[in-house]
Amino acid sequence: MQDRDQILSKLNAFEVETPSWGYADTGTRFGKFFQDAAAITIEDKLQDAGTVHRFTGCCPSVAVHVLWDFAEGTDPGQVGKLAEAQGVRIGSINPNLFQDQTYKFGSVCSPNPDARAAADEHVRRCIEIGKATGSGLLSLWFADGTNYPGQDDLISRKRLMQDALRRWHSWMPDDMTMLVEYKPFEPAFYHTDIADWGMSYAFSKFAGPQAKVLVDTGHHFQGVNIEHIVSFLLDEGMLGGFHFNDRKYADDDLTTGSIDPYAVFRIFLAIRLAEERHGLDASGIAYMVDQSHNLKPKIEAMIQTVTTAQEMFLKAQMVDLDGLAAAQASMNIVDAENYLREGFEEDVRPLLREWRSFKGMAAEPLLAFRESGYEAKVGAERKARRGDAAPASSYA
Ligand code: PSV
Ligand code: MN
Repeated sequence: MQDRDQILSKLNAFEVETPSWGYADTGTRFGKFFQDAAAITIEDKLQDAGTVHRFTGCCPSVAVHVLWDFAEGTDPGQVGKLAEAQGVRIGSINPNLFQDQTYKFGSVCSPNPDARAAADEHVRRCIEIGKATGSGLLSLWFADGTNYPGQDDLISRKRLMQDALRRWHSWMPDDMTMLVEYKPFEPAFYHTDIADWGMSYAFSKFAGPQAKVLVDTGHHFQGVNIEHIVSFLLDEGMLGGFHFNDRKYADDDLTTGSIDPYAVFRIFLAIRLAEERHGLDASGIAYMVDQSHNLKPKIEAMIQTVTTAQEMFLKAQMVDLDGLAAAQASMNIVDAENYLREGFEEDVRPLLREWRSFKGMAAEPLLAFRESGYEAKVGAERKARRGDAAPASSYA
């Protein structure tokens, strides 16, 4: 068993990146319900992300979506400084290769050369933003796909994708990692050009050594064993990071662990087993949140998410790996499973509270955030700033 100090030092190193888009007004295609305190500008988003970090102590970086956060003419170095002033830094750079009209039939896989050229230009800019802000991550997700059988040629599209990723990889500085995300459907409903982890893996291998797979937990069909994918990718040295969220049906972007916390625990256990039992390197995994809180207050939802991630991470540390190995070796399935259950059922909240107090933070971040009055304060200020203007939204 690990001792307390070992566990606490792991907790010290456990960091979760929050997304700028999680602080802005979002909704579904049926409508949006606006919140006074929703962030309007990149400054607001960084301020909110800094607030989450201040109350949780484990969110020092912010993912940015270039189209939504870096209006043409924005000085990225300046944005980096704004982040710093809020006690955070710019994390993954997310190009937007799906919203512009030119991407109607896809971006890099589009039969339209103008769309492919636009994607190239945008990604070039994203890499420059990454360099200027000191971000080491270029995080790629494509809406590319088709809606009907016969709409386009699948092999031609595959080749366009692999060539683009290799080309972009060659533009990156040596200390930048390319994360390649997959998703089985939506917005494309017949085929998606990077539909699953196997395709992400093959494309990443082809692109170059700095490309790795990004696992968004909501991007799987029901029943897919995510911890198996995680274990497989770790053993291949190809797991780049996570987009955490939860779902009941599809890519619902619900709060991590709200539907199935045991699944989150199993992912963290898979990572621990890879490291401790197999000596694999998991130190470079980027833990990121990718959620849109349409109904919950955004900062509260983010604090809840991060706290849950920490709890599941700690529960995974509570599993007796020696006992588990012995049960597995003797093919005692009942005991083996119970080792997992015991870890999961351990109440890790007292340890987490202690860690927070030791770090000079309030023991209960959600409570402390509520008591701070932050939401009412920024809500009033942002409401006044908005005036009669339509609320800003990431998803236009
Ligand atoms: C797509 O569903 C996705 O998961 C990608 O990561 C995007 O960058 C993010 O959501 C925001 O649209
Ligand atoms: Mn995602």
